[in-house]
Amino acid sequence: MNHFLSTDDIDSLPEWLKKGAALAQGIGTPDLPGQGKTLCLLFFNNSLRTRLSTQKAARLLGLEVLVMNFGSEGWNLELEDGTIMEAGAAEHIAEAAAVVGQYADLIGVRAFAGLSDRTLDSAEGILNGFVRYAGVPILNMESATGHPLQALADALTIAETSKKISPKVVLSWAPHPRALPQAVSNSFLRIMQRMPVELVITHPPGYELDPNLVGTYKPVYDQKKALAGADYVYVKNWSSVQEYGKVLHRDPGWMMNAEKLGDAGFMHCLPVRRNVVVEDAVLDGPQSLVLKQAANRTISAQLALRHLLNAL
Ligand code: SN0
Repeated sequence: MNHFLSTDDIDSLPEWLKKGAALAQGIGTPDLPGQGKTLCLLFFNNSLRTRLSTQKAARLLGLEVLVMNFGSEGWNLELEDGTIMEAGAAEHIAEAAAVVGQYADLIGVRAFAGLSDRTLDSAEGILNGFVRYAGVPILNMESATGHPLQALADALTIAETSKKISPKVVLSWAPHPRALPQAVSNSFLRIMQRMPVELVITHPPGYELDPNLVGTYKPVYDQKKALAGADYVYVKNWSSVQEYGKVLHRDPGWMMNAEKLGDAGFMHCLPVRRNVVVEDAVLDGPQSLVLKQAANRTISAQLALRHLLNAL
């Protein structure tokens, strides 16, 4: 059974990018591999792009879509085996996932990191619970550790716009008033390591990402140095991994602005805090790629759903 849990479920990235470009241009015979099938999208957290682009993609493939805000409208789920369920949770994920699997042929799950317990987040209890108990293919719509649909849209955006064979891509940390997950940055790093790009990571000390995902890349702590000659600058806040989930500081000097961006394309997954993460002039300027990234979410969702339907 095919799942789409991380970018590792993309067997050949060049192939997927080629198919994505064809989908974006409307090339190929339209088919409806989802006809007669149902996709159920379960949101344990807020969403705009993921929710709408995945529904749009599903409909383009002929799927029926059910959507539920599980986080606010579902029962609290127990994730541990063997618990005496006398406390908060009304339902075990074993039943919940198996039940949804009766109603849907495919299930999408969004369940962010709680950011208080690293081991718990790494275990991906909700996403893996659905994989274990639902009995149908599962689509990761941002989990505790990854956001592969976003990363695939980001890769599509770079492949579509790059004038160079090997562009320089910089992942640059930005300040933020809240503690945010590392999921987007994790998946971006993971997929960029499979692209023909020169990848540079810059953040203040203390914001080192998971070494298993960073690989051999050494962070450049001097943001200006890291940005020199960049073709793409991907700006994102994440909370500390070492001091798990903590905001260590919010130095406004790390905000992206037009001067630092130079001639590079500006990328961000959205939603973005204006004039905290990036100044207005960049978002409103011609170098911003954020809308193209968002448009490519419909393409990445179609690719992932086709993969689940064995129709890629
Ligand atoms: C999420 C994140 O993982 O960073 C979703 C990104 C696609 N972002 C937020 O939760 C932003 C919330 C805020 O208050 O700005």
